[in-house]
Amino acid sequence: MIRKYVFGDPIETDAVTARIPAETKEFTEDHIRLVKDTEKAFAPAGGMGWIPEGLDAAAVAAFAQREASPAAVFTCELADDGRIYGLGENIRGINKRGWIYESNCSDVPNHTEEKRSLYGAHNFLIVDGAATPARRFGLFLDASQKVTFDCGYTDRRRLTITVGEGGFTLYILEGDSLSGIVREFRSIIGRSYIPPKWAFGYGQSRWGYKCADDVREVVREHRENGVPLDSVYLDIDYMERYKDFTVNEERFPDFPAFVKEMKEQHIHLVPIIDAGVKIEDGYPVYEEGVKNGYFCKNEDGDNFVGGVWPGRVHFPDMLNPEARKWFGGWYKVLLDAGIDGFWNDMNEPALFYAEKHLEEIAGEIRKFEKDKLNIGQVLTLQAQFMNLAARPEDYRTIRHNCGGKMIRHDYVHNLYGYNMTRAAGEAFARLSPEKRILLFSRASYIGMHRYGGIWMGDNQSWWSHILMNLQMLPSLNMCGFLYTGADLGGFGSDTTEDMMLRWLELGIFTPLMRNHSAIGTRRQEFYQFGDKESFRRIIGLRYALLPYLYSEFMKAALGGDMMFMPPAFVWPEDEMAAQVEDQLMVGESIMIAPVYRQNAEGRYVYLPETMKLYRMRGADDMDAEILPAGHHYVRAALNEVLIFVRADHLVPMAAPAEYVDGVDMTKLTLLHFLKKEAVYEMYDDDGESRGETLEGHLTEIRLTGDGAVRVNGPALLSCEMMSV
Ligand code: MIG
Repeated sequence: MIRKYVFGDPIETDAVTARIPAETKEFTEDHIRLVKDTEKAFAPAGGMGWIPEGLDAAAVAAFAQREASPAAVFTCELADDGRIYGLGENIRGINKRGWIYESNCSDVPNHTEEKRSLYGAHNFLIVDGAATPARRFGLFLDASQKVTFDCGYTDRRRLTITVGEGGFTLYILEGDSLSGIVREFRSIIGRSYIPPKWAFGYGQSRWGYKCADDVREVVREHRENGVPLDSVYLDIDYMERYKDFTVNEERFPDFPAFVKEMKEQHIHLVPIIDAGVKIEDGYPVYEEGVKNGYFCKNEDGDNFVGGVWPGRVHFPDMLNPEARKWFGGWYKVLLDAGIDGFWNDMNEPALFYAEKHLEEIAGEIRKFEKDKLNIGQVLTLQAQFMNLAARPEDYRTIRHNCGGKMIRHDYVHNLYGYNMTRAAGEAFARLSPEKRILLFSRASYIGMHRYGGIWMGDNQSWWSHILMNLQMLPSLNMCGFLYTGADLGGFGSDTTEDMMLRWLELGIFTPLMRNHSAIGTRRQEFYQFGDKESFRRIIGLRYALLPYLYSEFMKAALGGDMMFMPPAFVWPEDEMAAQVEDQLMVGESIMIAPVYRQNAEGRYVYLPETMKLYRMRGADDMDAEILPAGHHYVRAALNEVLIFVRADHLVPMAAPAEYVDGVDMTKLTLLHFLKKEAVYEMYDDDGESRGETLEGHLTEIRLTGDGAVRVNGPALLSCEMMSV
């Protein structure tokens, strides 16, 4: 059951693809109350960003900078045991109660506990335990402006949602289970993005690889040590002066030949694309954008000038469909060179400074040329220079052309990165109609999940961030983001060998499995450490699990389900399961419980039911034991991955290979926990064609009580039971 309410005249986000008729009656719901609504605040977008007619110039200027005031406030009371799930990419736990979150896409290099917002704006949540007759409901706020979710922060007993100025659409979802509500939500927002199969392989990345030889060295080390690898990422240094869609010819002479050389070794190069376009005469992306009016404007109607890595940049107006088509078309330059994967960065959009503001404060300094500064003045100037980045006042000067109306940036801020990635995704559908292209983004909004995945941004090499990585997975899945993962090993700060191993032991389950780190930090390719054999075995385990992981990903994407589920979603009757925030179901058969504390030789695990634990040191080195429901302390040495198999479930595994294409997905060994009879429906396809469907791709593997395996379906599988 879904009810849709439209408030005012919202900007179309295209988050929802289903046609749902809006309620015509006034907003009244059992679950949540509208406590404030200013008619005016829903006013339709017009003029230069919602500026009313008939104001004089000074009033227009003031209005253009005026901070948007809230349009609406919703609230609901929470029961003592009430929990809140969702909100996609965010810090803190799986249960979001007890903090305040903001949907305001931000470039945050430090994911510390006081943060309210990361890179994405994912306004979907489920309240499980509202103090109203309807205890459980889902809510999606389709709003391009800022939204605040006070999840018991101001008042522990209350959820209060504040929507910024402008129109918006609210959806209320009802269902009889948590996963049922998620499925319902997913059914209205369209199918999640599906990458090529090779993108489930291991990727090595680092901000700092500068030239072809750096990349060759990475590949050589992996191949020589038998550590699987499918991709190497190119960060901003591959470009010529950080110009999108260029390649530095000194560092990468004959780029297409290099791409080919890598492909011959089964390595895909994945270049980064930044949002800002460098202002430079003779640079065609810049010149075309200017000529056609495809860049964002400022209040005066000139192209907005910001500062990011390339120096002075213009931002392509991703909200303008024509500009989007044009920007997307530029990816062709790299596709033509043989590239088949991209990551879109800095698309919140990140803004190091706005040129106008920089000029203003430079002017302030000049005022003091003849005087001596007093301490107050020094501190003021210092603060001004330290706070140049991402100022709301600067964002408010940016204008977008939305269907001929000039809209102030803050009303559509959360749609920018989404539409950059959409630009690429739509272009790939045109330019590569047969083959899937890898694509993921840093900033996002619900709706973008149809065009690409996301990575979790600039985390740190902190143990707490392994847990954060885990806790974000189900929340993201709820919002449709299935192809996702964190920078394994941590992006900022120095990692350690044990952290790298432990993080990989979680990372082998995440669809995006990439080791990435920042320039200036300790290098963290596996060969920087001592115990290369453990790295080889653990990364190899990912490849061995590919038949299961790919199958579970595809079933979740095509069926609108979650791949990672908190125990609370799977065992809703089990109050203890709802307390568990550091274990996840991965697909239908297994639960994972990674170790995320330094020097821990194991951890506590809660089993809602009897399970079989496989303690795995690699694809062919493991022991197994059956553990009854309840609490256990489970040993897990540094080189061991814990996999808990549910009763009467199977996990198809292959032999590890050095790259995804080398994995034989038809010769399987089954992890099993047999009580009566176990059935697994395994999805497989060619891993690159579009038009994916479940139909014709599911093969049933049945393990009967007497230990016989029967296979039925399109794939010619040969299956053997794991000997333990
Ligand atoms: O301001 O391109 O999140 O993955 O390595 C930093 C350099 C810009 C931020 C991305 C990170 C990437 C880095 N980028």
